[in-house]
Amino acid sequence: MIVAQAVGRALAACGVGTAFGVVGSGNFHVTNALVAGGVRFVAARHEGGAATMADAYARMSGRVGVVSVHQGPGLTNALTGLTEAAKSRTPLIVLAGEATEVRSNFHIDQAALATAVGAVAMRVGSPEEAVSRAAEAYRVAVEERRTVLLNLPLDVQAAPFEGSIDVPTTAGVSDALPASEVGELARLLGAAERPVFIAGRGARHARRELEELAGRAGALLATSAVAKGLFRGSPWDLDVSGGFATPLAAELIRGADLVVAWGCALNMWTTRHGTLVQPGAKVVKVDLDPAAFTAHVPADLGVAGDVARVAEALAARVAPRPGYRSPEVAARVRAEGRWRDVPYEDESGGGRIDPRTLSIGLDDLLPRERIVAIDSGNFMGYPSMFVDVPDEGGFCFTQAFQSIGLGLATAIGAAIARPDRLPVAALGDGGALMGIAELETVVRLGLPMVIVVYDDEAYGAEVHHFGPHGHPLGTVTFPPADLAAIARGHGCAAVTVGGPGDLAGVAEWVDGPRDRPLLVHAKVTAEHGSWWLEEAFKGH
Ligand SMILES: Cc1ncc(C[n+]2csc(CCOP(=O)(O)OP(=O)(O)O)c2C)c(N)n1
Ligand SMILES: [Mg+2]
Repeated sequence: MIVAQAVGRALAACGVGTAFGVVGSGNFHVTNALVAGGVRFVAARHEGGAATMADAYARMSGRVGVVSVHQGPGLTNALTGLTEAAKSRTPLIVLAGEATEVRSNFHIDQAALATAVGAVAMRVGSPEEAVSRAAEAYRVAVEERRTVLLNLPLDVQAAPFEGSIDVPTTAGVSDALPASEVGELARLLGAAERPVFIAGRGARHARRELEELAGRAGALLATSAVAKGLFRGSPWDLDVSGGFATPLAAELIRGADLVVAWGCALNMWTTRHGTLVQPGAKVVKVDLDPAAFTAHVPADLGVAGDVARVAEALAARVAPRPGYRSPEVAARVRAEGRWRDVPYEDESGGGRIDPRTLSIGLDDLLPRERIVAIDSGNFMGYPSMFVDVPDEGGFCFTQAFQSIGLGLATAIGAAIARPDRLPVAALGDGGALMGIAELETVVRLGLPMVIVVYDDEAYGAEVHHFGPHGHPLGTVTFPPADLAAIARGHGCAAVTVGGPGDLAGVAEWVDGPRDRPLLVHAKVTAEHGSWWLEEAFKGH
């Protein structure tokens, strides 16, 4: 066995389930060793796609994501996806060949690149370190929720490995909870008239505990965008807080006298630049990372710990009270709780469909057991707001770096994590064409995916940002592209939607046999920008 094989075998033994990548000479042996160790390998067509697939897979499966790349350009191609993963604290391991000889064409300072984008850099520096470094990379990814680059120098990879593949089992973290802060939060919950819980990424595993506690405290339930769906089915679910919030959710969150953020930093997106939190409201944050307490909307009280454990400890200490849960609020949530309940004027016409009408139509047509992935752009609120998801495992939002072009790969990683659900990729025309390299991957893997392109023939976000000020828009507008033909060329089924009547083509595909992915090329109306985008521009 050589060192490259030992590293692959060790990671397989640690518990890696699926790896993604683009294989070149520098990661050939390590990747094959993963496969020999029982790991599924998914070949992407671009390392950017591979990184985002692994990120989305990790988010939706709860397991570590692994990306395998060639030295040099393999890693630089992956960087945007890795940055997104690092910013999102996704447990991810990047296996990269490394050309340490400075005159090599492939040589770059890979460790510096990784640290520049917020990842942790490690290296297998000698054959003796092969297993221990692999196990350490796994541990840091899981326990510290980091994106870890494991550099594999070519000469070390090729050296013989004499040791055994014994990986240490990682012990769970079980620190004590901070008693006085937990007591103070119990007191605040016992006194609040209108408490609201906002759950974020760090709470996605804690629905049961949070619902139990919220029931006792009389709290309404909301999430940040990345945790969308967490409380689906609860009569007290306000859905997403922030730019995507319904008018009712925004009103009720603004009315809170206590906001408890669970694994959620309360950033400008979740709070509409802080305006959803009333000046008099008390703010509490429960988070594994105390750095979150002072970030964005600062907390009056910070409780360091795992969300589920803190919520569980509190449930025993809070006496049941009605809080915010009145019959009036229940009735309003029932009647106005979803975006599709909010009246609007359908602007479809002239061969184009209103993106709201399109999204509602898809919501009606697509099976409920779905997993929705969203790219970035002006369009992104429409699928986020009008297409419902069954739970927090039904929504994958890789937008911490605000890159366009990650949506399709996100949907692929999510689809692999949840083969029981219909994967839905919602993309703008710009993001779709940027990430199009992975369309072949969707077809090759036989994923029964629905890819919806909200096509306004423009970088709509820029059009609506600069157009109103009279700037020239030639750099951000494009002639029509026949995306349906491109999709058919890859082996997808495709329908072009220029009005509500064309959704019949989607219904036909849904009826079966769904043996090919479907691309819905929706020519959307684009007279004005989305209002959440106007909100977002304040942050630029
Ligand atoms: C990688 C990257 N390049 C550029 C941008 C700037 N940008 C933000 S939104 C956007 C337009 C996206 O166009 P499209 O996917 O068609 O969505 P639309 O805004 O038209 O709905 C651009 C270029 C970005 N966020 N990420
Ligand atoms: Mg566009």
